[in-house]
Amino acid sequence: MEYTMRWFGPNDPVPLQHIRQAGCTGVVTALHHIPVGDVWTIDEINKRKNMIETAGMSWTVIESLPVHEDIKKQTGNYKQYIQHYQQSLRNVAACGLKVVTYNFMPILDWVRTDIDYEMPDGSKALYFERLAFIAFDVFMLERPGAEKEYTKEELTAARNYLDTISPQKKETLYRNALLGLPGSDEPFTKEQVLAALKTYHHIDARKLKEHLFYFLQQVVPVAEECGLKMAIHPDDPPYPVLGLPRIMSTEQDVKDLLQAVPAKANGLCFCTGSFGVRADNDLAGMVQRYGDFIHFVHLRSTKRDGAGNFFEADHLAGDVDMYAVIKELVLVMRRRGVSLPMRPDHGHQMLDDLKKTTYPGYSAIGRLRGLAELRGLELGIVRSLKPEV
Ligand code: DNO
Repeated sequence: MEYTMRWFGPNDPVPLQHIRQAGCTGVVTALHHIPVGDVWTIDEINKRKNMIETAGMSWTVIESLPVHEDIKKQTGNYKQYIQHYQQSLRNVAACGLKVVTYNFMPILDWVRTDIDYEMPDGSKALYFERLAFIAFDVFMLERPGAEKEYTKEELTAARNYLDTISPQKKETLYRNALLGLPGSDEPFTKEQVLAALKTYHHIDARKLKEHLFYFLQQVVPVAEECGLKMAIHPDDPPYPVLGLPRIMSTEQDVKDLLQAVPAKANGLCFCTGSFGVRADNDLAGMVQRYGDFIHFVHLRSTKRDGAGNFFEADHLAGDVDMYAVIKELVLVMRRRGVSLPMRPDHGHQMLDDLKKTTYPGYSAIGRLRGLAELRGLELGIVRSLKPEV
């Protein structure tokens, strides 16, 4: 695989040189300073590309070219936003980029309740605690109708949970639960969040899928024309949250996506950390069945328990059978004659990074450790397989 790491741009506390020293030949990034919906200009793309190349690496994968909420809802100026997206695709292709990652999660991207979950060795991980999330949803956000989505026992337990934690912990929970909301360093007010959620009241999973497919019908031909691959990122976690539909959570969702717009350019960012939260997702099997449409790989493992909680485990531990996944990926790459870009997704905050402020999940050393382990595993698999005949 091509080894890459995510870089959040010039404001990222992790410098490009460290990414290179971690063993990466490529960087995955986005123009975060451009407002969602605006066109990425050739000038801005090239500026970023030059920074990466000057540091001795290449930029071929975008994560993400975000999709405007109007496109997801088919409201307002969505047709114009789709035209902007098409133009951005043409521009990034003109600059030599190859893969465009995006997601179609309404409002919120990833969701966790704790970003400093202490592991037995003192490093810190991201954690989703179901009870804490219910407490946030029902008693802090007071989302109308939320209580109907949980059992009586869960509601009582969530109430008790909230009564036992300190005001400071409550505030942290509120902040953490909304970290996936893009666009502000300040926490969003309850009113703002409820107002945003309300705009999705009339959109269920079926409708959201229709909107996704419509969007893809407009952009995939453009991607094909200019030699780009689109790679949808799965939902994280892979089920509805805060009453919002989620439509890229299961193998069936993948099937529907590929059937709706059949084209090589309509593919996946295969994120084992996101899909792997569901025990009913057979990750290695999915690679085997849909490997032709995987254009970018995120390798991460979560550990779930019976109560709906999960934490981000070491890359080679947790519930993901990383050996089986990488083995299938190696076979897919051989069959296709390609080397897929991969990044170690997230990593524990550890060693000197414990003293630093970094993007949750994106400290340097934990990812470096993940990458080193994953590379070693890949090499071992490649060497142990019979050479191609
Ligand atoms: C989280 C990431 C996601 C991902 C987007 C892609 O760490 O994997 O935020 O970048 O969903 O659009």
